[in-house]
Amino acid sequence: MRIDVLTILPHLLESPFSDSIMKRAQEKGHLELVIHNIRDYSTHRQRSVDDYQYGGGAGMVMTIQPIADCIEQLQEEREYDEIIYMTPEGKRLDQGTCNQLSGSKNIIIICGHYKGIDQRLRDIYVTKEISIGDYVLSGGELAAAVLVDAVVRLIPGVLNNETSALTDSFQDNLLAPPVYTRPEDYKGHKVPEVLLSGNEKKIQEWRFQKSIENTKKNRPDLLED
Ligand code: 6GU
Repeated sequence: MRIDVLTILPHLLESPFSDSIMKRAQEKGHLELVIHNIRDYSTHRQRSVDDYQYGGGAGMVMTIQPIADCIEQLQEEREYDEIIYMTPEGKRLDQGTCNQLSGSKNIIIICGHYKGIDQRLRDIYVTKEISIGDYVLSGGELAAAVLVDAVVRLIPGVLNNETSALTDSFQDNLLAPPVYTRPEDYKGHKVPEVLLSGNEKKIQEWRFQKSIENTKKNRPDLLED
């Protein structure tokens, strides 16, 4: 998969993708990630990327020209499945959307700042608007990093058996069960007996029960449908 991210703060996106699974996904050729500095595309004499909003009001708006030129340049080279705009006004990200996006070939992600991008960019280019939750971040970069991480780990071949996505929380609309490792007894806090029993069927049943309990306690909304 190729992901092009458009941002005015490219360095904010460097470290989340230079370690661990995201790094390996790129080394193994599952992910080609290209970060574009929107400012580099500005034809303005001071390379500006924002302007005052029509109608008045506090806060700047990101202008059409640099973002549109960047998108059009990319579209000349390949076809994009989705052009995503990261915004708190978007549809809340969930595992289903991540699964769907993980099947894409090429996507563009636009990170907003200030009051956001000119509405006409949304009307003309954007195919999906995504939020990562009901709170406001200073910019779309951290949200884009969350989206890319959640999507890329689902690309077949990115995870190995040890990091398998199949037993993740949400993959079956349930939260994951608790996990334990050595020691068996930590200052009197013991690992549940069943996990030491070697009885695969009992262990599966226990894990399922714990998943339901965790979900009931923390996310009852997931059990509603
Ligand atoms: Cl995608 N952007 C910003 N700025 N804030 C957010 C968000 C996105 N998702 C939740 N809060």
